[in-house]
Amino acid sequence: MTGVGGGSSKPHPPPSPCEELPWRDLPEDNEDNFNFIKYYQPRNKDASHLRILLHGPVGAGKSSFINSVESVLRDQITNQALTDATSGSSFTLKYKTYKIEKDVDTYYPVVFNDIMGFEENTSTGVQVEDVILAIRGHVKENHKFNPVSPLTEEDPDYKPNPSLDDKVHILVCVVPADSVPLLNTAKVQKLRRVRVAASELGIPQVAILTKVDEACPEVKKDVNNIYKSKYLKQQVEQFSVLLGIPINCIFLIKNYESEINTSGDINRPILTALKQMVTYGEDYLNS
Ligand SMILES: Nc1nc2c(ncn2[C@@H]2O[C@H](COP(=O)(O)OP(=O)(O)O)[C@@H](O)[C@H]2O)c(=O)[nH]1
Ligand SMILES: [Mg+2]
Repeated sequence: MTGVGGGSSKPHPPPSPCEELPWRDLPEDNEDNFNFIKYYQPRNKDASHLRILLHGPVGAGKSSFINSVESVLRDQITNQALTDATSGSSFTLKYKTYKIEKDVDTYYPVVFNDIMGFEENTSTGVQVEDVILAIRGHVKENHKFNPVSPLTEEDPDYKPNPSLDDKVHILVCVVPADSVPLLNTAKVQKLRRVRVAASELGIPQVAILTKVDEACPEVKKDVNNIYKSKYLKQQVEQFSVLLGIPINCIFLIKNYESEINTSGDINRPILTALKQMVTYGEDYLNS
């Protein structure tokens, strides 16, 4: 029974793709998170830096994330880690450490590596064994991964006695938000193998879901909708179930890609994720 006026003929408004309130609060201003990174120093005296390893498929936005962090910290758009706009054709398989300049000749004590970790086709992706060797610090700088055969102890690029600095202190899985529904069993299994190996070594892990602007039109319009989007929240939940990564360790990211200036709105989710990576990595360094 409807009341007087018969509400049944009234058209329903289309469901909003966004919630009224965000499901995760980001800080109003970026200063605290920025200062956290600015003044961060590993407490463990055996470590001169904290090493973050990004792994994920080609084109996921790993290089873009490194560039985005550098852009945030230097307050100018930078492109140190070359991105690959024509993904799939000319990706790099070299193991390279990216440092971010703080002042002239001084660097942030947070460094990045990226590794293309789980292509379906083993002839293009780095093997799970290589990712694990990288995590354990056995891979020398500039080693070119061979997609068909992992690094062995006999190889000159194998570091037999890695230092704490060589090891990875936090592992970050990078996947485009709109590719979460497309992750097939083979890819999930590879990701899980890396995850289990890292867990066995006690390495903390987080995930970032990138390209949120491409995945959700409301976020493309306004990046402040990032944690209001229902679709993106679903992707986070689904990814959490697939990989077994808790929701509070999964972050949504819009990388700098076409912008020519930095903006506080784009910086906010990047700094929030970065702070968490450093916090977890620092815990590991002190464990
Ligand atoms: N729209 C959008 N494009 C992105 C984002 N992150 C990366 N890209 C683009 O995706 C492409 C592949 O990114 P890249 O960082 O090279 O991926 P990688 O292979 O994981 O290092 C590049 O053209 C980037 O500009 C994002 O958050 N939003
Ligand atoms: Mg790259």
